[in-house]
Amino acid sequence: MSNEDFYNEISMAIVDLEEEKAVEYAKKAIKENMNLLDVVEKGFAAGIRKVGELWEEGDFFLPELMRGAQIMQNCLDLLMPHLKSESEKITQGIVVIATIEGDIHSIGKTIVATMLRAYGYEVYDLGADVPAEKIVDKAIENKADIIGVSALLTTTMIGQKKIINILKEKGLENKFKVIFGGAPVTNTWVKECNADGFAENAIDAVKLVKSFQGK
Ligand code: B12
Repeated sequence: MSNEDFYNEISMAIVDLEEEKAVEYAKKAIKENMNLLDVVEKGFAAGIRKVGELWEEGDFFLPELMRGAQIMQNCLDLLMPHLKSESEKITQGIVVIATIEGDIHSIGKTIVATMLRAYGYEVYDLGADVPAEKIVDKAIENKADIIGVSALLTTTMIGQKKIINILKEKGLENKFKVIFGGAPVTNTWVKECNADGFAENAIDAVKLVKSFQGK
């Protein structure tokens, strides 16, 4: 089976809500030393996004969306420690990351946090549904270089802007690089907020964070 076929099989297992199969594929990917980030992005993430589309089209109901997310999370729990073990030893920088208040979507943010760790960053993952004030406080407390904020709902994106506003109020706008992520985030939004960038996936998130080095 080609890698592409394997990613398709994974994606279908998520869409069909077949947990046993999905877990089996995750274990196979680990055992066969596959590129786990590709497995996550092209297999599991593709599957859960398809589940989201089916839900939006009315073919799936909320319990099915939640079941799909749960299966995805269980597989990520298996895969993530293996991504982490590839970590470089030297700290490249400090990142505080969270999903903004009112938003419980955590899967993408967790993948980004894990990838950054795998590339040698010290990452404080504050979880989901985190108030903007707390994110800023934790960034100050941990002497972060970068603040990463995820928002998956159009209604919670405004919380990303709040981070920038709080930093301005505190005179700290030049102290951190602030980056955004999440499906509804666009370049226009990043510019409007005066943030430092955004990334559409975990690989681009690492590239973006690396691009700040020495700046
Ligand atoms: C899984 C899921 C859920 C799960 C979340 C489980 C969890 N623990 O995360 C559950 C079932 C709980 C859920 C709930 C809801 N959901 Co939901 N959900 C999704 C779904 C299908 C997939 C999200 C996901 O995990 N994608 C896979 C990951 C890997 O991708 P990602 O999140 O985009 O992350 C990548 C990038 O965006 C980027 N990135 C992400 N964060 C960051 C951060 C930084 C700093 C950087 C640089 C990059 C970055 O890198 C990541 C890795 O590649 C999306 C559909 C979609 N297409 O996004 C809907 C979706 C986001 N949900 C939606 C909705 C409406 C809801 C609910 C309101 C439903 C309801 N009626 O209750 C609730 C929200 C409750 C709340 N207050 O938050 C809508 C949002 C619509 C909108 N425009 O606002 C969507 C778009 C579905 C749809 N098509 O309508 N959801």
